[in-house]
Amino acid sequence: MEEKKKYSRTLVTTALPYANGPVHIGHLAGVYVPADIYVRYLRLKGEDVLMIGGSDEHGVPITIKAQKEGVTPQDIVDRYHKIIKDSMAGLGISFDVYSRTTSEMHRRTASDFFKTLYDKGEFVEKMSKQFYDEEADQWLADRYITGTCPHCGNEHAYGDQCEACGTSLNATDLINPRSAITGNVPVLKETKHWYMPLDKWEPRLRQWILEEHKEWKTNVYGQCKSWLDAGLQPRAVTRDLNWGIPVPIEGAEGKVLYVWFDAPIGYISNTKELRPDDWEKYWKAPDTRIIHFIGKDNIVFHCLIFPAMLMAEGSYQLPENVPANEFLNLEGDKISTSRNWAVWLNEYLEDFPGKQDVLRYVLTANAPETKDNDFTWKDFQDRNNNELVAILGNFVNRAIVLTNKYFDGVIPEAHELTDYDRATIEEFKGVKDALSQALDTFHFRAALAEAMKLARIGNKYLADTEPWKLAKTDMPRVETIMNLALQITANLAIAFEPFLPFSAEKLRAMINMDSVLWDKLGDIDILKAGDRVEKPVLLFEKIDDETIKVQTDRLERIKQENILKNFQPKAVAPTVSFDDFQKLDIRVGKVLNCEKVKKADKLLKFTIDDGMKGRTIVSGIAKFYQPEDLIGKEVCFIANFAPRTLKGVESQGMILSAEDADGRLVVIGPHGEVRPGVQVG
Ligand code: B3M
Ligand code: ZN
Repeated sequence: MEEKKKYSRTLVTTALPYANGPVHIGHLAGVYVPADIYVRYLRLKGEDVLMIGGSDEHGVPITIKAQKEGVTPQDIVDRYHKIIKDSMAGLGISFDVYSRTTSEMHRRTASDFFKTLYDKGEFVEKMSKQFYDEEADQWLADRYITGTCPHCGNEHAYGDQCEACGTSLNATDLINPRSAITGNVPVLKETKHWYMPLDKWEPRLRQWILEEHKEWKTNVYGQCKSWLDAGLQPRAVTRDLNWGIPVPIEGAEGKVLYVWFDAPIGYISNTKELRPDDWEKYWKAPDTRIIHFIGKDNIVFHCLIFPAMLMAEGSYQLPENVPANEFLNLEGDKISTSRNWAVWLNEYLEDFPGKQDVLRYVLTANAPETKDNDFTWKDFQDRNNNELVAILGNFVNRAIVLTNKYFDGVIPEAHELTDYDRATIEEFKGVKDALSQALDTFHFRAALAEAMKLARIGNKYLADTEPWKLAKTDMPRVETIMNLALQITANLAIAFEPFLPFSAEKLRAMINMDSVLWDKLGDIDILKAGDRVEKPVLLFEKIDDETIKVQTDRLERIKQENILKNFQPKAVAPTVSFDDFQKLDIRVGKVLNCEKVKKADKLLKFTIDDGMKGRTIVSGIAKFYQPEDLIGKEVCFIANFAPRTLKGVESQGMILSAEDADGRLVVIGPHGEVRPGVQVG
């Protein structure tokens, strides 16, 4: 193995979430929870580490949201920046700075960065054709153009993507393009932009990633390799948009920096804001290590484009690692802000007060580290009840309760150790190395499993030694057992601090432990005999079915709402004349009787009062109605429909029905009483 590079400090950056909505469990599992675990771990080791975060407040997603609500983009970002910042703090994500890309510091930093590259001649200027809305007097970003998807015929595809078939598009691919602002047909106009010539940096990027960073996660390395193998193209780093950082050169009026040019520079601006005097050493000193925590959709920007920008600038370090995660789904479906298919952090914190660690635990245990994963409320409940409550909580509670019961809260002395005690100690000493190794290599699921192993060891130790049975006969032995159990408890307070900081704090308070150092992990003399523990406090409590049902019902409601929202009526059929219409004899009838047709599970047989001699109609709606519910109802039917025989019954007409949002057929009738036999027209 290659020798590890020495470093003196670590700069951890976390993807800047778009301030066009709150953050959800997908963001948390992919980026913020793992980054926070990592940073807390380094802090426990006494390392110099900064955790940088902030909101991404530019770009088209923000302007679209603003337009939808009829407010300004600034209103949108002010609202969501606050929600995001507060909720992340609520979950204990321990940013050293959480700022925003609309800050003055950022505007200046990004603007200067662009200017430096411009002055060095690092950009290529190019003219291209882009859609323009003449009435709105505005250039149209891809998202602002809708039209028909050339692949699936969806008439509501966007200029960058068709959401019906998932294909990514160029605005010029759309059939019948329309401006989303005015509905007009947009025109193609020439415009000038500045491009990063990524092709120029390709050889250096290849060398740096493919040769020098073979240790990167396979999903990250693989994505970079396929981009590099396909060949890098110049990328525009400016846009025609009125929301963003103005392009700081003459002749660029009305143009702004592309959001993906300014956003990663936000990491630099926010470091400057935090450490105005020595920010540079976190970015430029060779003994600094930069780690970007991101989701997989951001890989190309962090591994290729931003590094190319840094190379072009010349004075910055490149990231040492980019441990990108895959996606987390919710109950089997892709998380989506626009479809409201998400568990929002701010709502979670309201619905589950005091249960921050449960979410942190579940998202880590189920983190999408190597493949997409699924969050389900059932799994959330199971992991809470069967792991946090039954293993970790149970062990800690027993240790504290027994210490209070037998020793009045005073930590007893350990006497002679048995072979079994020594074997247990050996076992939990091994956890430290395994845990550190997993954390050092960004395997947070495995790390959490190791920490949990410590709790299992403790549980097993108490279950096997059964101190409650020895209390009457062998108190010295009970003292040794409880001393060891409490030492394991203290170890848990260290091991879980990165993962479950709220519970670790409660735990420390229970055992009066005021310092936590990673170095101490594995020791059996953390707590001193004679010191006191407090009364037990429950770390976790069971989550019942009712509580889970509230959440699953909410998702079910959203699913229904989405079905309604996404319904697109079929195109209207060719025009017919009044004469054509009159050929159909539609009438109102009253259901006199309704019953299932034997040996046909789809069919109902109706006896209809049609104002004449009555008639029988067979209809394929048995799946959707109980026959008796329809008796007495008025329905519409086609009276001159050619008779046909279905399962041996002659049907003399057709009952009209329509499909509801769940695909169930609903019978159509008059809203008010109409005499049977009257024509509809
Ligand atoms: N805001 C995209 C995203 O939220 C973007 C990340 C910027 S990181 C510099 O996925
Ligand atoms: Zn399509």
